[in-house]
Amino acid sequence: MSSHDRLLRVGMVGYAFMGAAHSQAWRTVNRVYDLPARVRMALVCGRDEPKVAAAADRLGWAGYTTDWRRLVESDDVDVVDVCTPGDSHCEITLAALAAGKHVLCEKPLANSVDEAREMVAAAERARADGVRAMCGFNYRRVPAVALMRRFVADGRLGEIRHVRAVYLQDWIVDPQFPLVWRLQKDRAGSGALGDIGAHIIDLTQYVTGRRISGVSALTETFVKERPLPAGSSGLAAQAGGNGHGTGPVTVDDAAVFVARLEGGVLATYEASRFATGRKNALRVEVNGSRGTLVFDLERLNELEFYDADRPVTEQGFSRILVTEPEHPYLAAWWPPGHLIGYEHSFTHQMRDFVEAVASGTDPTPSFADALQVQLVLDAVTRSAERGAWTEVEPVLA
Ligand code: SOE
Repeated sequence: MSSHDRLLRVGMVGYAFMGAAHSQAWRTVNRVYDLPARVRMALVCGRDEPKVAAAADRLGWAGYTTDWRRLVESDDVDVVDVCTPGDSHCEITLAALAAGKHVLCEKPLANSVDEAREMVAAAERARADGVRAMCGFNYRRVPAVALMRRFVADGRLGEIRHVRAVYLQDWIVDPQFPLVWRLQKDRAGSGALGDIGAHIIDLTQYVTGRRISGVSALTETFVKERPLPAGSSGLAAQAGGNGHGTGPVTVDDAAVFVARLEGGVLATYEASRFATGRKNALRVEVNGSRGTLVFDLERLNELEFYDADRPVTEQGFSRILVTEPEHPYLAAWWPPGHLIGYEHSFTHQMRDFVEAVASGTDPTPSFADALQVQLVLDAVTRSAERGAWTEVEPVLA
């Protein structure tokens, strides 16, 4: 089937940072990949009419609405892309699935395990009618990360012993940075833990193919009160509020935990928005009996590999330049040796999603995979509260 045979009309709810990243990917995906369906950017939704109209124009959407229910129910929409804060993921997704729309929902899937379970159940019901659902953990689609998973699956690391994962940012180090939605539990569910910790939880479970089975955690909110925001939101907000008082920060600023993965793997995780100087630093190291792999987002076109099978005189870390057509996702991009960036991970995500929807297969990460991450987030929170080791239950017991 050629990409002209089938049209997938997308409606996206939310158009801020993630909405812009998704828009860029929807715009690009058919230009790079030969897919069994053609994407049409049909409708974008936001609450503020002048702003959403401007966003539609800037980001390339054919139309806009201020009512997400209208978008979800529109006959001109086949796929609903949920890019809103976590407090509306569940409601929008349930309505979209009930309306027979395929759903791509940003991470973390929900603000609670209960909501995530409801979403999994709804996705399972809709699947019987051919409806597909996926959660947007974009870092899985960085070619070096996909290659890392391939190496582990091929046994190149031998027995996996350790996982060491950090995701560090510093955008709220200034105590005058305002109380944006990401710092409010009722909107975001949790802080650094759910926002960036969720990425390294998903990424390490994906790369190793093993589930986190238990955790012992510490969380901290370093700045407990912040100025109320002047209007701009998320990471785009400038330091300093509107001068009308302060409010409590109700999420964690940082979370650290040790964990066990299935099969006896010992792991450490750190997610912080207070790592001064670290802007968006995600690093994962996996040690096995036959080697080590290291991925660093700041050098996302590379993978470090220590191969203990090489003669001792040749051992040492080598740098694999993940830029070749033989590497995951890259054949469609540039000639060998040419680099890609952050936004490509979203284009790859849309490629996989469109392929799955158009070919009637299940995209990953599924909502069940995302629930597994949510269960870890929940266990970390409870462990930190209780000061005790906390088991993580498996989704598919
Ligand atoms: C904010 O911390 C954020 O935009 C996350 O929400 C994204 O998932 C991450 O990719 C970059 O940082």
